[in-house]
Amino acid sequence: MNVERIGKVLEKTEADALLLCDPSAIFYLTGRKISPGERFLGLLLNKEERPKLFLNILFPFEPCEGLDVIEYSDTDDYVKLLRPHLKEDWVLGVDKDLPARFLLPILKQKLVRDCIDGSLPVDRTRAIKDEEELRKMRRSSQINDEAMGIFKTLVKEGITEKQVADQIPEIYRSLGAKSNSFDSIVAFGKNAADPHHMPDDTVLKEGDAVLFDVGCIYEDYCSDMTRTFFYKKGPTPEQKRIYELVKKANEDAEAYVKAGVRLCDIDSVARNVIKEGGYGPYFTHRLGHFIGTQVHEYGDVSQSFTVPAEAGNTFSIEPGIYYPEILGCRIEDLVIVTEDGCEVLNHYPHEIEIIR
Ligand SMILES: [Mn+2]
Repeated sequence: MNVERIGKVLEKTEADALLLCDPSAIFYLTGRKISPGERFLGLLLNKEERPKLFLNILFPFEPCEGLDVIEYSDTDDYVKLLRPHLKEDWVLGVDKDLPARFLLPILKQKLVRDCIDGSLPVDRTRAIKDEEELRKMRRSSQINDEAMGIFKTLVKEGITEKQVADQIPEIYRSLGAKSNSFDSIVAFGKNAADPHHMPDDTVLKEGDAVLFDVGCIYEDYCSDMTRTFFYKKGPTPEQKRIYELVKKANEDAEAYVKAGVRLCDIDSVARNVIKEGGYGPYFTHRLGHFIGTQVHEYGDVSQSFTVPAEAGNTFSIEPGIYYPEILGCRIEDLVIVTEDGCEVLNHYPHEIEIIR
């Protein structure tokens, strides 16, 4: 149980109580990992009483000091169990991921007066990493840098994307990580122009771009990095222009990041570089996403997040240009926001690199 984190979360809410169910939020607050499948799982927090965890007896649970566990079985009614811990005139902060099948009976049986978003206070607390979390984030990205140096050596005449991608988890494990943080993207040639391409039987050929978007998990914390290489032949003049624009977009955005600047403005810095270079319509996604124990956590570096970056925020900076038939290119690093700038967690070079 992390009493300090729970305190910070409760400070941020106007609700009388919070009902959380996202296993990653529960892990963040209690240190316990539970995968409840389709069963109800709820962590009930309020300022007056001890935290309560509603847990199906199917799931083993190591006792946690300061946390009351309310066990139930498949034949119990969770609404009945919840009722004595809620009040009819309360506003309940509900997890954004609470399935509607669990929320609807709570509303129908009027357990509380109203429901609001209960995830936001947790998400906002999680978005600011503490020193211990930052240490793990750094190490996770260090392993990812090292791994990228190995991944590029897998790229050989006649190999397929899938054959390369299949070797990635084992390489992460050999470097001390716990496998991938998401399904690796390995894209050859024109497949690189599809931002979420999934490795298939495409065979590598001379002159192809080779895009790796990869990450691992180290002590529960995720890394995420993208590099785009060229195989055997250097880029054509147009490919070079595209690559250099993406590189500049990445580096200008990273140079702009510091506590107090708005997330949307960081996005604009990168987007303007690409727009002014003439490829605006081909940068089709947000500049970045927050990251931690999940690869995508609450918070985007995009036009829709107008809040300022705060010290301890960790997110990706990943501009890309996806210009069909010519080149798909993305350069992605993770950064930690500091008071006067940012710490870039990835050190694998940005320069054009030809794999021979
Ligand atoms: Mn990413």
